[in-house]
Amino acid sequence: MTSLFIGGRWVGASGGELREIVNPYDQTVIEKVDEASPEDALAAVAAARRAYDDGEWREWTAARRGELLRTVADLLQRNRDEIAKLETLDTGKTLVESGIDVDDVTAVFRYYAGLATEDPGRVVDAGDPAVNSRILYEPVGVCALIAPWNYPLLQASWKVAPALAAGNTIVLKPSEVTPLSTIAMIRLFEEAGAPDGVVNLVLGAGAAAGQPLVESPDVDLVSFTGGLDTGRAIMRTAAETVKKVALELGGKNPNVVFADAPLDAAVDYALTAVFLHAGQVCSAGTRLIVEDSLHDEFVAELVRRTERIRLGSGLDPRSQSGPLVSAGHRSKVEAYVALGREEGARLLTGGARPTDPELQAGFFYLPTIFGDCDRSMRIVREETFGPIMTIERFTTEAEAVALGNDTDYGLAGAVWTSDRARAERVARALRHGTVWINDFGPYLPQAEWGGFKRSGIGRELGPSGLAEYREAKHIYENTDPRPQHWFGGGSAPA
Ligand code: TXE
Repeated sequence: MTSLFIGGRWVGASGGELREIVNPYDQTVIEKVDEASPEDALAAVAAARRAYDDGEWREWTAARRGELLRTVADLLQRNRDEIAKLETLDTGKTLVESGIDVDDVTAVFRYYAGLATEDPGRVVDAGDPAVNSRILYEPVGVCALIAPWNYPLLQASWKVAPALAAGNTIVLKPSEVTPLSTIAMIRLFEEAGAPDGVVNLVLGAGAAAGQPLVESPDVDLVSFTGGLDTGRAIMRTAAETVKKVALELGGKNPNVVFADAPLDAAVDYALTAVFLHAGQVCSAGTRLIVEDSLHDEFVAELVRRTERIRLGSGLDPRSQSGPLVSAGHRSKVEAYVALGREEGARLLTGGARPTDPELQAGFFYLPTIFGDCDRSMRIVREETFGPIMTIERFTTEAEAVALGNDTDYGLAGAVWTSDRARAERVARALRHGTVWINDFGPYLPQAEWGGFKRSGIGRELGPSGLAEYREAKHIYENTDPRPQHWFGGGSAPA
């Protein structure tokens, strides 16, 4: 099966290289896919450029682009079970989560299908009856969309849907670790009748398949979701050609619990906040910040419930959480746990691989909680991206806010309290792109998602998620041109 999609055709890698895609549950090889070279990546850019500059796509109305997205949404639902299974095999997450992901992706496509035709521009009053001034929204051009492995299809959809709704052409590069659901989605674009070259897919490592997209002068915009270091490198490279850059770079997200919080729900959500998908979530609530007077009771209950979390195959309906995505990523998580111990945090549970014989072939790691943490510790400051919760305490509201804001990141956070005025005060004071009150985790296609500070640049979802992919053009028409005589004086020669 050839797996690069360039200019409307499925092609193999020009160098003939293949990559094995491994199931993190048992290390079996699920599939071999083509590994693009820099030349393949540039061929995809050239196809996208041609389709943007000369193809029929430019003639498509916004309504027709919306129809394309709607058709893909319908096809995603038709293939829901198959795509969800691929996502589970590839990432290790449970089938229930993968199914929710496909539903969320569908909703994002439908949302941008609708938004495509809204807000077509505006008339500006220039204050001069001879002037027609108006703003048109045009596509940016060729967009490189680089996605991560934790939510492969979901993160891709947050880029693909608005980019196409706005009329761009795209080169999509999923993570080399988890390309399978993305390949399936691209097949649906083919089936739905996307014109050749509008949607292109390259697979492979960041350096060979991603970097050329960022360097190419033919790419107008890069949208990237991934790690902070890669994001920095992409921004630096993009500066050479002054591309537009949108970055989502993860977070270190505080979950602030006051003593008057609804206890049962707060404990429950604190667990899902950090242990869902083994903590491999950019908005994971890894920093529990709990009021001193509630601390002991809350933590005891957390530990009790954490020890009952059932790890297993994502395909087994009894499993509540799967493995980490790769051996390399588990090593990173293990290194953070070792660091936490060195830094003096108190290990309350976990801190090891599970001993269950059934789990030995997978990249499993026990849900882990560290108590007695403080913000000087690297496990409190850095994104561990694993099933690691750190616990800090506070006594005053001001202290809770200060702790919640004492991070280089600013993606998401939560406040738990039954005092609504306080909830509102704290939600406004937290410098994070999303703040949940008495909840943790939900997002809506209609609501902006993105980070303050080093969590990134720009917003996905909502109207701003579409605006990222549009240029505003001002057209100024003088309906009654007369000489200004600024230079030269006099009237034009007869
Ligand atoms: O991500 P990378 P990695 C965080 C998390 C994780 C860390 C590293 O903390 O432990 O990042 O993960 C492509 N030019 N997040 O190394 O490298 C790469 O091929 C162009 C947070 O797996 O950022 C992949 O498609 N592209 C996060 C994508 O970038 C390049 C989700 C992301 O990979 C490239 C994932 C280059 N030079 C990890 N180098 C979130 N924000 O949710 C790599 N890539």
